[in-house]
Amino acid sequence: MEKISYTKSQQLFERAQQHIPGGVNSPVRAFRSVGGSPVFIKKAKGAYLFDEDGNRYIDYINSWGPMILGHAYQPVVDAICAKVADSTSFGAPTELEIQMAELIKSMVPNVDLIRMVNSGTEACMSAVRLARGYTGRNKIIMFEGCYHGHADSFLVKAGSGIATLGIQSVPGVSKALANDTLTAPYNNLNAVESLIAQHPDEIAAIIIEPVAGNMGCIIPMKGYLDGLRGLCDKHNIVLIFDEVMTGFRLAPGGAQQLYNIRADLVTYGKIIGGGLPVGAFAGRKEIMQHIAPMGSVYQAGTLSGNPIAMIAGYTLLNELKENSFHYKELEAKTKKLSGAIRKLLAEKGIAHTINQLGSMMSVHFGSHPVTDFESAKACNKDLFNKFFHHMLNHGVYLPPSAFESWFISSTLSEEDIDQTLSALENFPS
Ligand code: HOZ
Repeated sequence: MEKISYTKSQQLFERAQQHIPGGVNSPVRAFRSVGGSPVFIKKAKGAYLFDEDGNRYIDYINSWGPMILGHAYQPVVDAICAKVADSTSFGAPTELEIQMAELIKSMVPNVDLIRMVNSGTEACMSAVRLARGYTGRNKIIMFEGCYHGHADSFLVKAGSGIATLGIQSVPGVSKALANDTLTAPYNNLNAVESLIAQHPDEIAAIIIEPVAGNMGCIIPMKGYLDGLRGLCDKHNIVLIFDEVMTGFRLAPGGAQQLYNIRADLVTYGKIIGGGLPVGAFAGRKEIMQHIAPMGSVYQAGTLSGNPIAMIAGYTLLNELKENSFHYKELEAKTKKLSGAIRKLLAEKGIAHTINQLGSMMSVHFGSHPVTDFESAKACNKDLFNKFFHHMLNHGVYLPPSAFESWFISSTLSEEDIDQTLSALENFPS
């Protein structure tokens, strides 16, 4: 196949680098680890991205999760257009915010109160502050390779862009704050137990992606999340599920519903905004009532509960709530795709491990099980980079990093899956 042309994208990248750090507004987009220059997107519809050179790609990122029903999902587009004429922000309460809270509470277990924010980062940062304020303790435990946004407390052994760029420690994060973040390997309960034993009555919260999506897709082992719940109960630690990726994606009630485990606090982002910048944190009243103005743990935002973001998220969540068949279909498609890729790579004799749960999956080039950050890092990155560019050049847009999950949308068709597989057939063994 002829190499497709990226001329316009390359020109735009040159221009972008003169004005924007690294030419991008979020590091993973820069293609630094896979090499080459990023594709500039002009528009998207359904399962497809269209770049500035007129190339079409089957999209396996879907804006890193929000586009679960595909790009430019018509009911969301219509709802935004209808709402926008009434102004884009008030900085004052609206009925729509109540409707949004009511809808989320009807979908998600164990939530009495919910506060809307503007991103997943804000949600996780605020949840940790709340846990600290509620318990009067400072330390938190997070897991190597997880990513909870770019707030200072979370940039210790984190996944996503930190892992992609191989950043060991982040300048600008004070030692004092970094010392309050303890890390344990994912899927290792003993490591968490020993951290708790080393820091008795010091740990405010354990924050975890219940299914990790920032070191590829990593699935919790049987009993692991239950074990964390038990430890938190025993030691009065606030258990925070970061469901920015998994919320409304793995089930209407997210991983809490899927694994039947109740976290004390839960954070959301991505799907909750239908593609607009939204996040949220939520939990039982006993804890949430400490947030201002009910309590004195301060948190605020001029654009929080923004009407355009609310109507986009409300419309998407409502569809997911009313039509739970979406989840079955998404899972079936993702299983089919991952199973077929597994078969093809095996036929080619390429060592690989594919993790898949619901509509999240990732391809790792290594024959060992990928269950944590170490095993994810031990995979063949050079081969992933070749795979990424091969697929891109055949019209398939994958995450430009081995440390990210794929997100499947309901608009992905059988033909799209077939096209993806034929692209892979040409991948040299
Ligand atoms: N860190 C995001 C994925 N885990 C990437 C966000 C972006 O670059 O848009």
